[in-house]
Amino acid sequence: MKPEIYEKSIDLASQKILKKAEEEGIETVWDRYEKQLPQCSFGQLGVCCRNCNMGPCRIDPFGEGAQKGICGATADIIVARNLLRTIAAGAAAHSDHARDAVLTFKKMSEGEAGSYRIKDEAKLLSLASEYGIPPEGKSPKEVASILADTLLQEFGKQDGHLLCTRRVPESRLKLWAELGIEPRGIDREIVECMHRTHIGVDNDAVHILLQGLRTGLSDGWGGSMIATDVQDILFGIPQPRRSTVNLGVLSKDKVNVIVHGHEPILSEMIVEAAEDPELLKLAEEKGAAGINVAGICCTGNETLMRHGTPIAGTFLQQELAVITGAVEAMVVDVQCVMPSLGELTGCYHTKFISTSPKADFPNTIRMEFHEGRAYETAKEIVRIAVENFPNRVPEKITIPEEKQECMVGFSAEAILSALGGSPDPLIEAIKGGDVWGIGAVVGCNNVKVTHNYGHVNLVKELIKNNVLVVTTGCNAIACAEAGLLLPEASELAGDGLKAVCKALGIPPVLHMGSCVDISRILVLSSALANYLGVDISDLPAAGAAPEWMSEKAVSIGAYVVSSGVFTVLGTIPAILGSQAVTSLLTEGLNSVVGASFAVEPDPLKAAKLMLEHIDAKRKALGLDS
Ligand code: XCC
Repeated sequence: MKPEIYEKSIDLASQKILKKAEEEGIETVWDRYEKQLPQCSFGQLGVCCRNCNMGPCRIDPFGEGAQKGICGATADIIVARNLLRTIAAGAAAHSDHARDAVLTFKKMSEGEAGSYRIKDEAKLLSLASEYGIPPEGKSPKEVASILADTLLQEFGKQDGHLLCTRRVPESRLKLWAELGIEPRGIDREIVECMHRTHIGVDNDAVHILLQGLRTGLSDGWGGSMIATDVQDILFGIPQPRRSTVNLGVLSKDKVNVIVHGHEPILSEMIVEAAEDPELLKLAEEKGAAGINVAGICCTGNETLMRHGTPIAGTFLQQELAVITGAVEAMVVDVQCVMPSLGELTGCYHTKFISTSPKADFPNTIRMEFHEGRAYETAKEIVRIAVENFPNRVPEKITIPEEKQECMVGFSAEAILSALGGSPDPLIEAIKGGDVWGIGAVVGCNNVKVTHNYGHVNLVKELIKNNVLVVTTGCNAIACAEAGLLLPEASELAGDGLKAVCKALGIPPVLHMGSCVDISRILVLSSALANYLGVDISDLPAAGAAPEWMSEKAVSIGAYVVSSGVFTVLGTIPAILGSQAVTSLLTEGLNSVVGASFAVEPDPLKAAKLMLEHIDAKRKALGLDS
């Protein structure tokens, strides 16, 4: 039976546009999902192997048919290998994003990327000192150049370990070393995953999964962390600011330009170009009241955090934004961009512009973005959008009125400064029980579950129980849409958390950025653990990804758990075909890295698991009041 619209999304704006799509006969991700049903159960269980051309092979989960692939691989081996390849893909996506950020940084330092500059010199110098680069006698650009070279070496490093891992508490670093999972070169870990999963290489599930943890760590404490750091130097450390979210941020009378994907390298320039007097004049000539840039997914989170640029929606709202009929240009870079946008934009006046040399899509205008002429390209893109404004078809436009205010920009540095410069007030609030614990809730939307239902209900339940929530990615956008990123949302929190939020003037849910910015959560956790003189796994903290879907989320899960944080997944990973892999990830890892995964689709039950975990950690720390 066809699901009702309210079963597709809890968000009113999305429901309105889904109705419009139905009326106009427009296909969305929800329709394509239905056409896939029932989904292949071998795939769902992770027991299908296509790693060589003797296959594909599949294992009969009922034990009646084949129990081994042609080469002899069992379900345990196949599931573990598939999971390792998923982690490798996720780590590659985050880390290749980081590489591009560092290459831009390097070009900037050599004067070959004129549109970029050092926005945060203090962060440059502090990173330089962390990497052992003395700044004396050097200009900021010279320091930047040496730092860029040092960071680039982290990708191809053949000896030693990743330098960012030195931020982790010593006990954790020691544990990683003992387990042999201290990450080495970022690219090396990813390549090794591909090697190990080639036919006839690594065929022990535990051995394969340990490489998965190491690769995840090379993302969290490598690629993602480098991306965050370099982007902060180039574009500034996010600071608290207000903005608005949801489809209602699209403007009735301004040119709407959507920036979608993950890399701020492009969107920073688009935001700037949208304020260019020449383009504003052109917009006026075309009958528009201005130029409105709005984000989707993590490109949106990056510009939101640094400029307060509004966000039009989460991953599952990218098509809905186009269906409003009010988007002049959908400008995309990499990751989480649906190829369906090509056909969809053809049904409206929207120009679909792809900008990354790595990512092409059907029916796009290709406008490759290169640092040497970044601002010029951004201007050309915005010009195309402005010139498209008169092509709007008024009867096809529906902009929902739903738009929600939010407070964002809580980098680790901003949180520290909100606390008055020291983690002390937060630690005291945790010790005293006003803040019962910390919940890190992140990750995507997934069409298999009702849009935003898991995100919003899990987070509400946590804050009700005095758990301070830190968030990134699409969870952050979902929370913003539900009004949870406002200081006023502390009314929904338990009395202790409410009092803390009121005293500090902060929301009970702190937006820490894009998905690569989960590295900020790692840094914050390390700082709190170091301050308390414990390991991260001892903290009264837990993580969750209620609606995850991307391979990046699997890599994130691997590094978060390896860092010592118990994590609840809301959608089921493709591992259930192997009892060995499932029990290792959900139980066995506890005795290895002091944390494990749980799978719980019901957000209230997921919150309960997190709360029980936090209770146990408080008790172990002697904080049982
Ligand atoms: Fe997932 Fe990372 Fe993509 Fe949103 S944007 S769908 S990866 S939460 Ni980062």
